[in-house]
Amino acid sequence: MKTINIPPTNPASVERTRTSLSKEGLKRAYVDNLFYLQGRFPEVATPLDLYMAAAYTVRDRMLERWICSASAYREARARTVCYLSAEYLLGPHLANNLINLGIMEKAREAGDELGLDFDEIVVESEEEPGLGNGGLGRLAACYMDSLATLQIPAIGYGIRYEFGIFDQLIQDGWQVEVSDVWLRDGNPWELPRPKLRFGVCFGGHTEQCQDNGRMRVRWHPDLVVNGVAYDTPILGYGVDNANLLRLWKAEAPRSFDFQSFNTGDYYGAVQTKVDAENITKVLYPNDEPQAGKELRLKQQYFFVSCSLQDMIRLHLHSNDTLDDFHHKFAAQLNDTHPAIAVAELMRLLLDEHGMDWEPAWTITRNTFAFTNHTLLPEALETWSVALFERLLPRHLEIIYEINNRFLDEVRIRYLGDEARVARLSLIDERGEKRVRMAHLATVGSFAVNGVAELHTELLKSTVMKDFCELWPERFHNITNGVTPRRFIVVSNPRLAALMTEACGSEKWIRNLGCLRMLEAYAGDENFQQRWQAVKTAAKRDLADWLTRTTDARIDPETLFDVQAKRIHEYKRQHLNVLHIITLYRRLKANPNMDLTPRTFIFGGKAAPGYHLAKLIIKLINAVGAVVNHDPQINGTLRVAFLPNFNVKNGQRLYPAADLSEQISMAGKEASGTGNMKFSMNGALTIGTLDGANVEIREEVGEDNFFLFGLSADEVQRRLASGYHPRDCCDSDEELRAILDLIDSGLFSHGDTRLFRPLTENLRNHDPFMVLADFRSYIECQEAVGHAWRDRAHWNRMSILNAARMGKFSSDRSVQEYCDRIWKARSVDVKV
Ligand code: F58
Repeated sequence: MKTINIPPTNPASVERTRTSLSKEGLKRAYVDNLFYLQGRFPEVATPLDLYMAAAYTVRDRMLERWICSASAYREARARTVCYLSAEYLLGPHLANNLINLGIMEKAREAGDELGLDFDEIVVESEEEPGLGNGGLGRLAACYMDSLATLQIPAIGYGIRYEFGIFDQLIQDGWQVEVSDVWLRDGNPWELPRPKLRFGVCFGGHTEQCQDNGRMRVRWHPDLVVNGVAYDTPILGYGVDNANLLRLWKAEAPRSFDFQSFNTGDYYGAVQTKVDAENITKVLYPNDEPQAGKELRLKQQYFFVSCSLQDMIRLHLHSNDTLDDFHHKFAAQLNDTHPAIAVAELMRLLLDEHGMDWEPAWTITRNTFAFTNHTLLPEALETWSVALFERLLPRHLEIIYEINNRFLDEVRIRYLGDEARVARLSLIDERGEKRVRMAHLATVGSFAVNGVAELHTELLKSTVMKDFCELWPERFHNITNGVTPRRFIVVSNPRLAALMTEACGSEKWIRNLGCLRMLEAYAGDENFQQRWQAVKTAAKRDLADWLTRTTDARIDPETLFDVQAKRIHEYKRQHLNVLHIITLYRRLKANPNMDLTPRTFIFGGKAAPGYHLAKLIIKLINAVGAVVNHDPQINGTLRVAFLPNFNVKNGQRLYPAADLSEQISMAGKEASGTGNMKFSMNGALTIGTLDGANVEIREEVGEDNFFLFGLSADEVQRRLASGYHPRDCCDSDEELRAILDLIDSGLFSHGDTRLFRPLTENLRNHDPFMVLADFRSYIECQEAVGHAWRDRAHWNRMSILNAARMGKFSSDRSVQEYCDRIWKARSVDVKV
C-alpha cells in the first residue's frame, strides 16, 4: 500500500484554515472557499455562492473527522452495521452539521462579522435531498444520526435518485406535482467515487457447468449496469465519529452496446445507455408498493447488489476468506425493499466466491435482520414469479432452493399440515405465482422486528403468525425514535436554550431522559410563562413565514391544531375536516357561542395516483376557502394547508404546534414518528390507541393525552360483527348534516358531485371507520378546547409532554438494535 509523508504542521506558524474551529479560522476558510471553490468575490456572489462557501467550510471539518473515523474503525476491527434502505429523507445538512460539530454559535458570530445574513444562508438557501416518501425514509436518516452519535461503525447504503420526492404546489386547492431537481445547483455534501463501481446484471439465462468436479451455475445476463458510489459523511453529535452514507447511481458501462454501434444502430446504442441510467432516475412517490413495476424491482436489486459487493470488497481488504463475514457485518433490511439481498448474498457466495450451499446459508442467515413497517395487506410486497424469471433468473432459482429446504423443515415440524406449508411458502401459489418478499426477508434473517409495541404484537398475531409460531425467538419489538438534534436543537433553538437552562447542562441532547428534570418546573408559574413565550414565538415565526410564502394569514394567539403527514385514508385527515365543519356549523347556528379560537394547519403529500387522497386535499382547501372568508366566523376558525410538507417545512411546523393530530384508525399506523416530534416540542396529542401513540400516552400519563376512538381490538370486533357506516349517520343527526352539507355544494361553488366519491365512500364503505369514531373525536376535541382555556394547566401538560419523551429518542432505539440485534459496540474516534 502506498503511504504519503504528511508534512508536520507547525500550529504556531501555519493556521489550519481547512480544519480550525476558531471563529477567525472559520472566517478565513469561508472567504477562501468563496474565492477558490466558487470563484466569486463578495460583491457579485449569489445566495447560492454564499451557501456553497459555507457548506464547503463545514464539509472540510467533517472530512477530517471522517478520515479519522475510517482509520479508527479499521484498526478496531469492530462489527460494522450496514443499514440497507431504498430511502433516506435527510433534510437540510448545513444547520444540522453545524450543531453536530458544536460550532453553531461561533459560525453565527463569524457570519455576522463577515456581514452575512446567517439565517438566510443556513436556513433558507439549502435545497433538501428528498430521497424518501415519509416516515420510513426519515427513520433511516434519524438512525444514521444516532449511529454516529453513539459511535457505532456504520454504513448507510441506498439509492442516489436524480429526482427525489416531487415538490407539491397547491393550485385552486388541488395538489400539483413538480419534479424535484435537487441536484441542479450541485451537491456540496457528497463525494463522487468514480473508481468505486460495481457491475450489476439483469436478464438473460443461467447454465449449469462443472468446475473442478463441482456443479456450478453461470449466469449469462443480457444487460450489465454499473453502480457508482457517492459518499456523504454523517457526523455524530458532540463526538468526532463520522459515518458513511453511500448512495449508488446507475451508469451504462463505458463500452455501452458496441454491437449496435458497429451495426450503425446509433439510437439503439444510446437507448441502452438511457435504460441503464433510468434505474436511479426517480424515486417512486407512492406510499404503497408499486405492483408489477419492473423498474422498481430493478432499483431494489441494483442498490442491494452494489452494497453487498462493496461489503465483500471491504471484508476481503482485511480477511482472506468470507467465512466470518457475518461476524464483521450486520445488515439491517429497512422493510422488504432490500429483501432481495438474501438471494443476492447467496448468489455472490455460491457463484462468485465458490462456496457451498450450507456455509453460504449460515453466513447469509446470520448477516441479515429485517424491520417490518406496515400491516396494511395491500402494502405487503410481492413480485410475480414471471417478472423475477425475466429480470433475475438466477435469483429465482436460489429462492426456489431456499424455499424447498425451508418447507422441508416445516413439513417435518408440522406433519401433514399442508395448509400451513402453503401459508409459509416464499411463493404465493394462489392465482398468478408471486414471490412474498416479507417471507424471503424473514427466512433469510436472524431477527425480525416491528416498530412499536402494538405493531409488533399485531405482526406476531396476524401477518407473521405462522412464522412467529415457528421461530418465536426471532421476533423483537424496537419502538421507533427520532433524533432530538434535528427535531429540537436545530428546529427549535429557543426551546433548546430553555431546556438547557432548566436542566443545568446540554446533557439532555445526548441523553433525552435528562429532560425529566423539567418536571420539577411544570407547575412553576414563571417557567410556564417562559415556556408559553417560546411556543408563541415559534407560532409567530410560522405565521410570518406563511405570510411571506403563501396567502394564508394566521393568528399566533389561537390554538394551532396541526396534522402533518402523508395524506392517506387510514390516517384520516378527513376526520379532522369533519370536525372543522362541525365547529363551522355550530358557530353559524349560534354566532355568540363561546368557541376556542383555532387554526387548523395541514401538511402532506398525496401519492400522485391516489385520487381519494388528492380529493381530501381539495376538500381541506375548499373548506378553508369558505371558513376563512366567512365574515360571521371572523377569524375564530382558520384553515391553512401548508404546501410541500418536507423535512425543512416540518422543522418550522413542529415547534409551532399546540395540538398534534394522531388520529389513524387503531391498528393501521405501525408507529408514527411525527407524533414524537410534536410531543418533544411541547404539543399535546389528540390520538387513538395506535402505533407509538400507545407508548407516548404511557410515558406522558393519561391525564396529559387526549384519547378517543375505538381500540385495535374494538375495531376488529366491530368489523367482525358487521360494520354499517350508514347506521352512524342514522343515529347522529349532526354527522348526517355535515356529510349532506359537503354534498350540497357549499364548499364546491354549487358542484354537488365533486366530493361525492368521498362522502359516498364514507356512507357505504368507510374502510377506516371515520364515522364510527366521529362522535368520540368530536367530544374529545371539546375537551381540548376546554383545556386550552386554562393556560396554566395547558402549559403544565405541555411541559410534562416534552419532559417525558426520553424514550422516543432514536439514540434509545439504535442502542436497542445494537444490544439486542446487531451486537455492535462503539469505537471512540479522536481527531
Ligand atoms: C412508515 N412507513 C409507517 N413507508 O407508516 C409509520 O407508521 C412508521 O412510523 C414509519 O414507517 C417508520 O417506521 C412508511 O413510511 C413508506 O414510505 C414506504 C415507501 C416505499 C413504498 C412503500 C411505503
